[in-house]
Amino acid sequence: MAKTMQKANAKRVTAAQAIVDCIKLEDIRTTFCVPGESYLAVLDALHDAKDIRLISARHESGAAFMAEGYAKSTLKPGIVFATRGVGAANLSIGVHTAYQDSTPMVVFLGQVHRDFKGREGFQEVDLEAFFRPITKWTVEVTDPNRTVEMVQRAFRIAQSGRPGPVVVSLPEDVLPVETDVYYGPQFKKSTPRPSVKEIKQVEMVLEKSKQPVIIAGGGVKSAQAEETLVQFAQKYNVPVMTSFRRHDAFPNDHGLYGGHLGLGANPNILKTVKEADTILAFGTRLSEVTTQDYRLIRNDQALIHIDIEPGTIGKVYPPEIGIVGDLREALTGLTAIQLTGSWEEWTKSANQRYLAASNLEVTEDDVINKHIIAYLVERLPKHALLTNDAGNFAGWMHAYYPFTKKHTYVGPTSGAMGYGMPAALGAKLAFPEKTVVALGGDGGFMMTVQELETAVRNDIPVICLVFNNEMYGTIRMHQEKHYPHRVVGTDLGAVSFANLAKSVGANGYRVHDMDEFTTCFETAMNENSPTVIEVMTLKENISVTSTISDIRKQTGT
Ligand SMILES: Cc1ncc(C[n+]2csc(CCOP(=O)(O)OP(=O)(O)O)c2C)c(N)n1
Ligand SMILES: [Mg+2]
Repeated sequence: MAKTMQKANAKRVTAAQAIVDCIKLEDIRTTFCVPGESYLAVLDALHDAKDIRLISARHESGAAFMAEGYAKSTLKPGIVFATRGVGAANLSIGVHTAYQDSTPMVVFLGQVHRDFKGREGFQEVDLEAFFRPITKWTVEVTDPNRTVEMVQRAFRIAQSGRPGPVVVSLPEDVLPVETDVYYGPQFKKSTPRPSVKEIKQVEMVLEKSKQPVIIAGGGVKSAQAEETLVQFAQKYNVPVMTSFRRHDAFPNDHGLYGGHLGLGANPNILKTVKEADTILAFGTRLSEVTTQDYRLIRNDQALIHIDIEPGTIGKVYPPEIGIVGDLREALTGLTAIQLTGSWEEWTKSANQRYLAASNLEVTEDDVINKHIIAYLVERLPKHALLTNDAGNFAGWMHAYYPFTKKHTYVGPTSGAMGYGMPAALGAKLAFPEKTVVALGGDGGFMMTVQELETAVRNDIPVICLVFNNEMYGTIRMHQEKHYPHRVVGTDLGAVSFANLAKSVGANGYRVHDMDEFTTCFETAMNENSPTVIEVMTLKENISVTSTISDIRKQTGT
C-alpha cells in the first residue's frame, strides 16, 4: 500500500523545489525573507510559486518578527528564509521569541557548501550549536535525497505538542540537486483528551474547593479553545484570569473575568490568585512574569495543570493533578463533570477587583496615554487587533484595554523590543480585513523601524502609535528605583518618527494632545495605508502607576 502511494506521488525535482512544495503542502501562502546568495535555488523556486507570497524584509529580525506575528495569528507555522551566519544572527531574536511564546515557526537558513564545512568558510557558523537552546529542533540537510523527510519533520515538530521554532540548515550545494521525492500527508495535530479517570480526579478536587481560579494561557489559544473555556467557566461559575500577554484567551468583558497577570499587575488583581485555594492552570507554563517572580502560587494551593506538553507540567510547581491534553478536548471533557458547590460570591469579587483596577473613566488629570486607550476602546471595531512592543508605554494598554474577542491581541511574552510593528505586519497579512494597530515606544520602535518601508512596498496598512519620551523609559524607571539620581544609558535623542515614516512613503504625524491625536487617527482609519502617529509624552509620566517624582519621594531621594 505504502509503495503504491509512493509511486503515485513520486516526482523528480530539485531539493529547493521540494522545500517550496512542502510549504505549499502545509497550506502556507505567506513567507518572509531577507535574500542571500547561499539559498538562490530556493528563491528561484519561489519565483514560479505564484500562490506563495514572499515578503522581503529590511532586516532579518523584522522578517522573523513578521513571521512570528503571522504564525501567532494564523496558528500555522511562520516561514522565514535567511542566509548563513549573518542572517541567522540577525533573526535569532525572532526565533527566541517564538521559543518563549510557543509559536510554530520553520526557519530555512542557507549554509556553506558541504565541501567547505568546518573551515570557517564565508559566514559559516555551526547552526545546530547556535540555535540548539532556542529551538525545538535544528537540523542540517546534508543529503539532498532526504530533504523532504527533514522538512516534513520540521513542520511536524514545530506544530506538535508545545509549538515552537525549528531551524533547517541548507548547505548551498544541496539545494540545486535533483532528487526523487515523495511527499507525505500534511501535518495533522494530535489532540489528546484526558482519560475518564483524570477527569474524575479534577471533579474530586473541585468538589472540595472553596475558591478556585483558572489561569488561561497560550495553550487555550493554540488549541482554539476560547469558546470551550467560556462554556466551562460559565457552567461552574469559576473566575478566569489570563497569563502574561495572552489577554484574548478569555473575553475581558465577561462577568467571570478576573484580570491579566502581567508586569506591574495591580495588587488587587493578584489577590484573587493569592486567595484561591485551587488553581486551574490551562495551557500556561506559569512563567516568571505570570507568577510575579514565582511568588504568586504557593504549595498550599491545589494545582490542576493541563497542558499539551508533558514537560510543561510540573516544570516549576508540582501539581496535585497534571494532565497532558489538548485544551479544547480537555475542557470539553471537563464540562461534563458534576459539581454541587457554587462560587458566585467568590467569582463576583474577582470580577469586581478586575473592574476596579481597569476602570477607564478618564479625567483631565489623566495622562495622554490613558486617554488614547479610552479612545481606542470607543473607536476601534471590536475585532481590531493590537500588537505591542516591550516598554512602559504598553502598561496602559495592559491595564485598561479590554480584549473582548478572540484573535485580537498579539504580543511578545519574551519581552522583545522591536516586535510590535513587524508583528503587526504579520498579523495584518493573516487578517487583511482587521484593523491592526501596533503600539511602540521610541526605543523599541526604532529597533525595527526599517520595516515601515516593507509595509509601504507590500501595501500592508497598519497604524503604528509611537509613544515618544526620548528615553528607554522602563529602564530609567528601574534606575530611579534602585540607583536614584544615577541616570546612565537611558536617555535618547530626538527623533522625528513622523518624518521617518514620510521618508519611506508612509503617512506620518506628530501629536501632542487628544485633539491632534483623534484627527490623525481618523485620517489613518480612512486612508487605509501604513501610518505612524507619534505621540509626544513626558519623561515624568514614567509608568501607569508612578511618576519620576513619586519614585523619588518613595526612595526618599
Ligand atoms: C531587544 C531588547 N533589548 C533590551 C530590552 C530591555 N528593555 C526593556 S524595556 C526597554 C526600554 C523601552 O523603551 P521604549 O521603547 O522607548 O519604551 P518606554 O519604556 O520608554 O515606554 C529596554 C531597553 C528588551 N526588552 N528587549
Ligand atoms: Mg521611550
